[in-house]
Amino acid sequence: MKHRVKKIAAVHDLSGCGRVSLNVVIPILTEMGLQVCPLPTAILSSHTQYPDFSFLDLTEQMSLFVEQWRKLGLKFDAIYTGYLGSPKQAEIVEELINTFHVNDDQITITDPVLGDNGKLYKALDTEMIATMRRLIRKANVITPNLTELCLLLGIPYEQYMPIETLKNNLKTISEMGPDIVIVTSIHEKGDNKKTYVVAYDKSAGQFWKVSANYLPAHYPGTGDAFTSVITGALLQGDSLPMALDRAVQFIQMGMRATFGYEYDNREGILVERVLKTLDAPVQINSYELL
Ligand code: PXL
Repeated sequence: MKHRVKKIAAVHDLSGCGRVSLNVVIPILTEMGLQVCPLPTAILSSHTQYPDFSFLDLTEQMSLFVEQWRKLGLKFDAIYTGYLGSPKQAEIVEELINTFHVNDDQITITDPVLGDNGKLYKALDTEMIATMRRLIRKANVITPNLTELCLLLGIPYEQYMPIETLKNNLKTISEMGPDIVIVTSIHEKGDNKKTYVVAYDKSAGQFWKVSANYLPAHYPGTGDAFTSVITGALLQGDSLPMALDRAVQFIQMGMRATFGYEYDNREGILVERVLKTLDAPVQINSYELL
């Protein structure tokens, strides 16, 4: 049997300051024993939650990457997409998927990065919502946070979405294409000590829920770190609930490693302090069927 290293095409921006996008995607997937081939969407001086930043749009370069990769005959085990700098980039990503996602052993993971805490990110507009809506049709796995779920479905943001409503919304969005929908940043009314991730596996007809202790702090890039661990875990052969548990534990650990510092939260969680925990034997402790 031929042994080979699994390869991931990672379509994300590179932000010079703040642990978001490629700054967390590359170290996490590398630590998990996977090869990352970055397809940068934009280069920013920092992520967009800083008041001001430079922004180099790489839309034209992206098409050239796809063409050169095709000529090289590259084969990817996964295509993993995150922050896109312009709607045109989604078309190029579709081209990438059409060219390289050619069999059922491969997976496409789309993190529809659009916003957080009920708001659209500053550099994005409503055209981007429509773009992401189209892109998720091509994905096997999507990982919106609750804000992004509402934006994609075109429904008002509800901070405390009743569980039955949430389950219906997950089903509705899975009918648009993806086999697995994972929604992060869920809170239950009257319980400010916990935060949840809820996932729907369409073919199994199962809902999974994983809880974590809530810390009252916002760190940009946790969604990128979360989806990177999910991607790595699925490629390592973990079941969906195992992957969810690992990703939740990683973020929880990263936030706890950061929380005690006097620190500018905009720089994100101290990924470098907790990266090695990804090598440890998997400890499954909190997933449940809903
Ligand atoms: O983590 C999401 C993200 C990724 N990339 C850029 C961002 C953000 C969130 O603010 O601004 C450029």
